[in-house]
Amino acid sequence: DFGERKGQAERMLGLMDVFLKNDPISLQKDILHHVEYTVARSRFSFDDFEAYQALAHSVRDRLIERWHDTLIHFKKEDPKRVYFLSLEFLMGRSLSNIVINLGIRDQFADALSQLGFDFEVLAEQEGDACLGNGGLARLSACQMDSLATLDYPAVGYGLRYQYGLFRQVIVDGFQHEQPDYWLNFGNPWEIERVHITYPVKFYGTVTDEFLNGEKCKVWVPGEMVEAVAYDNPIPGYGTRNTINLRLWAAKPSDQNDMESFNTGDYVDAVVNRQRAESISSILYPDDRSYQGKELRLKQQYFFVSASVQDIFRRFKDTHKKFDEFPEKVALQLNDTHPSLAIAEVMRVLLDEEHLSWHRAWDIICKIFSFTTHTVSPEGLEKIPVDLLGNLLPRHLQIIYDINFNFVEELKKMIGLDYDRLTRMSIVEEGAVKNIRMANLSVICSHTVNGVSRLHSELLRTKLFKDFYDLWPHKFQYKTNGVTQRRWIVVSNPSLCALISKWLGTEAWIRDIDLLIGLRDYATNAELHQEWKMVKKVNKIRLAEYIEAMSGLKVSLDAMFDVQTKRIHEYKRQLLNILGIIHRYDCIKNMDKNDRKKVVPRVCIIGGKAAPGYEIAKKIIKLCHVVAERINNDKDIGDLLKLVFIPDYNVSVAEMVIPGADLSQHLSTAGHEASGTGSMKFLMNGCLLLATADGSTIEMVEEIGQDNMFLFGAKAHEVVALRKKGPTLKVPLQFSRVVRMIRDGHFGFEDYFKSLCDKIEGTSDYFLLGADFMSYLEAQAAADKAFVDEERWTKMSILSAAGSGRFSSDRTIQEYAENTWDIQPCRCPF
Ligand code: CRA
Repeated sequence: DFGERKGQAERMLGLMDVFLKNDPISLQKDILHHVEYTVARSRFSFDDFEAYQALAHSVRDRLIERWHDTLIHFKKEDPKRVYFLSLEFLMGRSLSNIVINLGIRDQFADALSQLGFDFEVLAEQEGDACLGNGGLARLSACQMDSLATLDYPAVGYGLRYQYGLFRQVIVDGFQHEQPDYWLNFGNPWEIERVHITYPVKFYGTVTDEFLNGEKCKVWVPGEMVEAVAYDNPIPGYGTRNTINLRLWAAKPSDQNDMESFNTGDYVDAVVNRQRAESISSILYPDDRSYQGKELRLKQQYFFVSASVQDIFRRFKDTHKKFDEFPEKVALQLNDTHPSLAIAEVMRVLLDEEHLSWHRAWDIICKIFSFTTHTVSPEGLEKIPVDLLGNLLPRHLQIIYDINFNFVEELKKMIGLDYDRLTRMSIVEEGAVKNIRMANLSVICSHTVNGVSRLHSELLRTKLFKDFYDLWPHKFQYKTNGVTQRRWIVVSNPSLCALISKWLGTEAWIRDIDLLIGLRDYATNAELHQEWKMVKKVNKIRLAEYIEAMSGLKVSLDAMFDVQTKRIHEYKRQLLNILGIIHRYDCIKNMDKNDRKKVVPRVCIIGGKAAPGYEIAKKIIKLCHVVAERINNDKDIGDLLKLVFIPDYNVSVAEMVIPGADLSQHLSTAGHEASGTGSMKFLMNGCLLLATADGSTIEMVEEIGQDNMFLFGAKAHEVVALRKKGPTLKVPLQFSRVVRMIRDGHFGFEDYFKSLCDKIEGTSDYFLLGADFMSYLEAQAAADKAFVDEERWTKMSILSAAGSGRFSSDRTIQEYAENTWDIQPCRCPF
């Protein structure tokens, strides 16, 4: 009886505060309440971690209010939603980000100080949520922040891994991996939804059956697990909108246990069913290759199947006709990892909703969009047909049918060009038959996005040329971006205050284009003073961290020169190290007078190597032995220091980036699809030393060539340089530093032999030798600029001022308008 329920609802409302209050006394009461009743400690005795927990729960309460309002508002308005499917989200810490977006940071800081606690100290108690590898995963996190801030009706879907990305520990200069069992200390930011669960099926067989006189396929699965939803509210900034990131965890299913439990093997049966949890237990630690692994495929399907069921449930709550589906649903594939969603939606429409192939296919073609993040053909995912057919027999059939129809159509369009047909087919023939997930994604999506202009160009002319020739209209690009909320407001509060002061407004936090206003003051002496002060504060913070971590004292007058990112041959950390050895060698051979002219440097390198990536691990070891030599050389002193920062992750980045004077982005041109670290450095007024690759090309356009140190071969020159092979001349300086490693100048010469072999002669695939001279010149130019303080500061201001284009707000707006066709849906305050 609605009348009765309405009466009750009203009574309940009267019992609750409609909105929690944010005055200092209410906040203190709330925190203490959570100390006593949530954390279950006495309010007379609790430590920093317990205070953090209580604080987090008080923040969470306020977050949930807005999240509920937003969900109700979306339900009422029923707008077209975008569903962002990604196997990785690298959220890092949440507390500071959330209170800043909710606009209640200062109130909480005040309340805490009255309780005798420091907000910053408590914020450091939080561990990082590392549910991703690198760029792609942090990009997803930044994009969620922008989706919420710009009021878009979006839902993120992913996996709730129990083990995040491994922790990197360094033992004797070698990388060791330790498991990151991150949920050990609880996670206040998630809401477990015990009633939002879906069965996910695997294995089994497909049979033909008749339903109402029509032949249809019935999949009889062999295994079933349960997907449980964990919701992570993501608040926007300057809006009430708070969207949902729904992560799935695998649990044993209750549905098919009856039989095994009757056999009498009770304990074995329980242990066996518990194995279901392993599906969501671990994040694969390689950002490129996990091909042919059944568990990985299970993860992909598990999260896709649960998400698709959730999306259908939501749609069917308010709609009857599937023809309306494309008006309400946009599905975004973050790389090919979730591309099984295509076959899954097709399967549901055909086998469960009983639509005709024609109608189902029509829907598919209108709802999917695909973004690829790779440049190399080897980076494209393939799934062995045997593996897929065994795990998901019905999906394999559907993919075959999609491919059959596609190839038939293709023949009509291009004739019997067998080479081209073979290249474009979803099925790769060969010793091992594979499904090409990228081809599936391109064929079934209405839009294919690259992540920078150069990347898109490479997609159109190389990777997906055949498809581009066929469907040029499908190909777009959205240059990546990062959120200024996390990468300036949270991580660099002094710079944030300075920018707001000079622009006379905080509006740039939502409207990044305003940053350009800083250009007007690029030569203002007063701003220069304040700008340098901010950099100094951040350098002190970083120097203290370095000392605490390694015992090394570094000079604040030195240039802090940083390269932090995953370790990869193409990212050329090795080029950086060779440059450092060269610098060391030069200083050693200088007389006293020349030494006075040397610009002191603190070189900082950080990043994880995939556990199975031998060469990358050798690069880490090389960095350590070189550091050992240089840092202990009394003759060198403060002129040069080299530091490896272990376990680089989001919260370490938040501290390192603001403290950098110079940052290096050295990928061989044509290999970095976009790069997003560079954007964070740029926003923080850090100068870039970079190749013309990925998004740096667009940065040059924004801030001008004079404000950056560019070097190296351009993407179009790389192929020709490689062809030169043995005739390619490398500078003497290059051969000399490689020889120093080979001759055991830093020890471990046998261990480093294979590393040296990889960069000399014809095997120098990433062109370290070819780019070396140009690299040294760019480094010299950076030194020269650094001693001219006024020039350097101006360049730094112009870098930040010109970084607006690289906000994820711009990226998301472009996606919304040109790819997803969705409108903002703003929750009233
Ligand atoms: N490793 C690219 O290599 C790009 C990010 C985000 C990457 C980067 O150049 O900035 O994606 N690719 O678009 C990737 O993960 C699976 O491919 C990356 O992070």
